[in-house]
Amino acid sequence: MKIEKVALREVSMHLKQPFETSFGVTHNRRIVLVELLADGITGWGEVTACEGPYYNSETTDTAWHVICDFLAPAIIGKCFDSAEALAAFMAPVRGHEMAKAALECAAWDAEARSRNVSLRALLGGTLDSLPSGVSLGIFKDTGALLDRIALELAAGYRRIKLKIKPGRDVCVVKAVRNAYPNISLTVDANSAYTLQDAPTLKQLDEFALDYIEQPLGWNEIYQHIELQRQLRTPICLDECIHSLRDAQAAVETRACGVINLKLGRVSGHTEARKIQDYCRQKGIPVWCGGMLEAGIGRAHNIAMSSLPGFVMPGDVSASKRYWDEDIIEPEATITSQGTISVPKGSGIGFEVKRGLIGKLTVRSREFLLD
Ligand code: OSB
Ligand code: MG
Repeated sequence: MKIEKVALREVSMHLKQPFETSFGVTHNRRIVLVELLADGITGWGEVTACEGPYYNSETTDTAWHVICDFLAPAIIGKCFDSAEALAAFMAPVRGHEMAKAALECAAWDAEARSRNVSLRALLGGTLDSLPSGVSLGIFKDTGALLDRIALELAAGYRRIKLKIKPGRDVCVVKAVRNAYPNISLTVDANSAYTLQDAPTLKQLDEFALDYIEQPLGWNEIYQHIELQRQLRTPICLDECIHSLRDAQAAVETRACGVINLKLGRVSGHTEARKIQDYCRQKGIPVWCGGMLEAGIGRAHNIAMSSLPGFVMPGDVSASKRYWDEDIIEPEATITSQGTISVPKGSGIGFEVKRGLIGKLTVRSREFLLD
């Protein structure tokens, strides 16, 4: 594929409800969309970085900078055999996984469309219906959280994940577990604890959680080994895993028993595919995490989650939980069984609403062949 155009647009999208984690509250998302033209065919990608560097080190603005000043100028006019070859070409840029992933994912979409196959088929996905879970932010009022859980369960969602932080952990989990003794329940700390908090985290063993997600440092595999020794509940790593090598290091040292796989965090489908394959061989369950994506990022998550290593419900939920109007058509929906169907159409299998994107765009930049 010859890269003929890279168009970037930053869209501003208001979340229906604010989302609070241990690292902050998000009301509004600033999302960079990548439109890549290769051999006359368009592919779409989405940068999944947060607005501030509190989840990982990337932000909306660092991704804009790295794509505009390094990646887009380097790939424009070049020919690649495949999206995988494009991923290899971008590897010399250190870190900035989410910036690279947006281009890499757009190239996978374009490659699938050029072969007139679904992205699922191109990736080698086997599942056509994905069990879906929800990630619920920190609520000030536990009663309101319980009401919200009732709504999500009534909508069919198969797993409830609670964001926790010191002071909003054991008491909240206890209340939810008492109200719902049998649901699949997990927690996500987004790195809010240290090893000194092990006694608090051990108390969570009592509540039959499927896993405790990323309790310790965002880039800290080593201390999770010690914590996992002390816990019965499996640790699930999110922030720590940037590559297959990280996944191997974490699994082989027993720092975790579960992995949350996010496309942006591992620089795209090429690496994500390797990680899920490795985990499947090792018997480590994988699920697809979310980053409050708009429709394009969500569509890529759906395609990725069709791979056979994805054996636990993901954080990939319906568009309408986040947005009044999503940027894809049809929007992502769930069935009453709490599943999302993987589309069969070519590429990501959703249409992109250019008119709506135009209205939401706050800045744009284009790279063209000379
Ligand atoms: O840790 O999984 C996380 C959102 C932003 C940053 C990090 C995380 C999250 C979520 C939300 O948990 C998942 C979603 O619904 O998209
Ligand atoms: Mg997480």
